[in-house]
Amino acid sequence: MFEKLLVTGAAGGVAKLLIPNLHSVTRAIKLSDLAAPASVPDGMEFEACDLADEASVVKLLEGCDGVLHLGGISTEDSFSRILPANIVGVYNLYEAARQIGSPRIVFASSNHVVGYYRQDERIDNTVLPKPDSLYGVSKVFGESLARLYFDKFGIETAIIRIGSCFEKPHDYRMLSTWFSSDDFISLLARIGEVPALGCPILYGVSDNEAAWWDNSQIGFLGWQPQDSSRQFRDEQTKERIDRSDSHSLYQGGRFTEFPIIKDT
Ligand code: NAI
Ligand code: 15L
Repeated sequence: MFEKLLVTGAAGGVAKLLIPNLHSVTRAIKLSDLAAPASVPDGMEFEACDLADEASVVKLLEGCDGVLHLGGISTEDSFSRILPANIVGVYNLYEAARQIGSPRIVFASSNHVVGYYRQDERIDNTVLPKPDSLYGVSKVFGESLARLYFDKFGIETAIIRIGSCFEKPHDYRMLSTWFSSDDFISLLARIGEVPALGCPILYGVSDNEAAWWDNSQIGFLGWQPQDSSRQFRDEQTKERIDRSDSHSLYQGGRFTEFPIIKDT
């Protein structure tokens, strides 16, 4: 169990799903985002912070032995918006971690790191990245930085390539990529408990029938997802579209179709 877990991106969608159950993985919780979420639960503290501001990030991490790093741009965007949040922000996080004494980090990476693998391929955590967007490239940067700070300074990170963490799958593709919040919580519990974490890459996905991702390399964590998208299959099957559509061809789905977005 963590003693004090910092949650960045605490006003976002994933945090909203996880926060109500975080007490099962940590004794104390500090939430952070650019601005406070609609409500801060009793017993939790909130500290506003822009991840692009290095001094503020150092202050933010003080006293925390774990960081659930959800903050940043969470979809395709212009490079000028991705840069401060996902590149500078992750650098600031790891520099702060080095300075304050090596908290254990959970890095919210994304399936869009490997979005150009086809849906008929089954991949594990040893494949080369094939990002499908500038957003995916920024997550490749975060994964590499996590590895650097582990090899150089021993800072441990669980790199989770999250599939689709929502209350339920929104479309047919998400029957393969859905990651329930309960499975996310049980994974966080194992990450907090395991004596030696290292810096593993794993796929954040529930026990879905049509799975593309092989987590067999992280058996040492002793984590088994319990949920499955099976219960939502009928709801989404009617929305299935032709397999030649990128949505059904590549693991990253429609992210492969995004143009390079320019600031206007
Ligand atoms: P979200 O967009 O709802 O929340 C992200 C939060 O980060 C926002 O509240 C935003 O204000 C904050 N943020 C943005 N720039 C910031 C900055 N410079 N400083 C501080 N905070 C900043 O995203 P969501 O869906 O909650 O995702 C959380 C994390 O998980 C993201 O890093 C995303 O890339 C990753 N992820 C999410 C997936 C999902 O299925 N929701 C799938 C794969 C990865
Ligand atoms: C992501 O990385 C995004 O943050 C999220 O909004 C979803 O689009 C998800 O991937 C997905 O691939 O479904």
